[in-house]
Amino acid sequence: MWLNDKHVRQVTHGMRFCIRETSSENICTLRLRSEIVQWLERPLVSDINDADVIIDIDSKNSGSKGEFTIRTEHDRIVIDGHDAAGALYGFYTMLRRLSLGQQIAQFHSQPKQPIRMIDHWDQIDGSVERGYAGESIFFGRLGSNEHADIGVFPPRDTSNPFRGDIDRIIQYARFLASIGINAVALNNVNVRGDATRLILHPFLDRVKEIADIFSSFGVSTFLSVNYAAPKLLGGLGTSDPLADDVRSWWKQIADEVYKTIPAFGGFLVKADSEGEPGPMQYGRTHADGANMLADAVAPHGGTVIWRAFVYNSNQDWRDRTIDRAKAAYDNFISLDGQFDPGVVLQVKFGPIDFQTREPLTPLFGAMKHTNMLMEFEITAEYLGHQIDVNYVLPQWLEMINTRTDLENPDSEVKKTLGTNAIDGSRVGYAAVVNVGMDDNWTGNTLAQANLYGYGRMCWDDEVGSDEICREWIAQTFPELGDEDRERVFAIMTTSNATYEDYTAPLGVGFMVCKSRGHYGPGINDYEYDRWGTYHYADRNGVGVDRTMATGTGYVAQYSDSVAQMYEHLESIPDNLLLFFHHVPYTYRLHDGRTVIQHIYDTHFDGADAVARYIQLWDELRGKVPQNVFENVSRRLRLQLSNAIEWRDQINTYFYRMSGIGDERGRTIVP
Ligand code: GCV
Repeated sequence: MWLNDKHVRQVTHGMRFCIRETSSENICTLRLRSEIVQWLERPLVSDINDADVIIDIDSKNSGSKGEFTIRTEHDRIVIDGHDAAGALYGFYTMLRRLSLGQQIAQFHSQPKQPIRMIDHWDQIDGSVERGYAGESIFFGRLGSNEHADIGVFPPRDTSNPFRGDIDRIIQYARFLASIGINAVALNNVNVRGDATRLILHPFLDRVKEIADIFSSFGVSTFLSVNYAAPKLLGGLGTSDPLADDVRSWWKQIADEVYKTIPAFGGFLVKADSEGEPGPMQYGRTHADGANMLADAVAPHGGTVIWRAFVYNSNQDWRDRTIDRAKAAYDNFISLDGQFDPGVVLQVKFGPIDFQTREPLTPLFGAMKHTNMLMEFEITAEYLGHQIDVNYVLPQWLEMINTRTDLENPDSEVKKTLGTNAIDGSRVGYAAVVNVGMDDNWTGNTLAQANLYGYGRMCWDDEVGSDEICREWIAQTFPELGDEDRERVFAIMTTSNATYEDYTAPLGVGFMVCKSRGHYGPGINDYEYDRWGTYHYADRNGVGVDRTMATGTGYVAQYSDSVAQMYEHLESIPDNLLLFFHHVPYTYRLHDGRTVIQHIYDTHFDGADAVARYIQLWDELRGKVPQNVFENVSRRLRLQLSNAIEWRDQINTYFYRMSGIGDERGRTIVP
């Protein structure tokens, strides 16, 4: 990925390092030493006068965890870490700057968010829910990916589901630390079968091996747990969070987990969601459920991350007042102020489910006394399965920079996470990751940039998506000249808008193919079904009326200024029009085009853009490694057929519905 071994060794060639510690050695400083000696293959010297790079590790009381300063002093680089993790971050930042040819003058850096988390949806049979890059890096048998392409796997050993590929985990932890990630959840939030046993020995001992590696890179490990574990594992008759035996069962579990892994982060929970068990089955609230677990981990300083992805997945579509978008707010707003300081509510950025275009979930800004994490999906479930190029940073940055009150510049989510928390050290971002056992980690090489960018955004929310993209390209393709880097840049920085163009028009969303796991068009696959995600297209118009005046009333969940903007056709941004309003096909957007013409134009434009990407990438033949060239080239060709399929299906569907032809006379029905 971006830490190209050969390149980082080249840029540090001839350098000697010296580590000065004022506090006692810990697992991170040991790691730093081995990173220098074993990974970079550079010597460590004891006399600072012999060193080109001096790393000071000085545990300070003031300042934030992980912060560091880099400066030059008499031709030497000095990295001053606030703590051992800060020294590590400073070290990787120095490598980045050297790789990018950037100057190392005086440079101070501190993370913008305290929790910068990665969630894995890895399952202990080695599969990854919504994974598009091969099997899990944690679970499954070592070497079992060898024949994955032809679907042949050796039999699994269910008594030991761990892959045990320690080298790969070390490499992965290095990637995470290099972008400032400090927390990781190892297993899927849908915790089923043997996965429920990860909190028990002997699986826990193997979790410890992984957690120790992550700890040495400054990353704490979390496990997803099944809320019904007291019944499933403990033989209790209930999992009611207020029952004494349930409470003491979880306490014992937490004690043993922390005895085994003292640096353990805590538990991640999906409860009462999409069929998973939870406290509501016992007539208890989410706060009752989360606080009980927080109580269990509190003596150890642990954290409980509780997901807000709770909605009725058995909706009666005939009832037009039910609106899935309203669910998170409806389920959680009354619990504001009731969660313990050790609980963090993890809320998806949009109210539906990681769609190409969604507004911000209204809980952000509305919860005033709750620790929150904003959740993203790096894995491209709805965004092209890492076949289609989709550099998604523009969307994420837009989300964290969204004002929850238009009149208040301090109401951007990246700020309100901290100001609305009851424990400011327990807020930040979490994202479902896109890696697997594929040689290039992410299926499509270009999809690596989303993991890289996510970490960069967590650390520094002032860096723009273009700058992040340039950084990633320069580190990943050091062999390319400026003109060729611009070609990659041109593809990537337009790819998110291109994907939106040929898929979801004007915020409508979810017209995805159910049988292909949300890849490709399925215009009516979720229409009038139990999942509650509709576009309501008919011969007169399209879109979901979520207004207060005539619709589901979802708009009322926002602050007044935002609600007014979304309520009225004059002020609604075009790209969210159909998320909030049902309009005729002849309705004119702010740019003067009709809705139907916008649909035709963007779908032709989107497919044309992908055809241009192929030409741009073809220019790189022989300039990037052959396997990388082939990897992207093959996927771009698949993307083109996908884009054409989307274009033709969407255009045909809306042509038939509306009966209105394309002003420009292009062929709609192929
Ligand atoms: C892990 C969506 C995905 C599911 C996922 C769920 C969630 O519904 O399709 O795969 O389950 O979100 O976030 O819990």
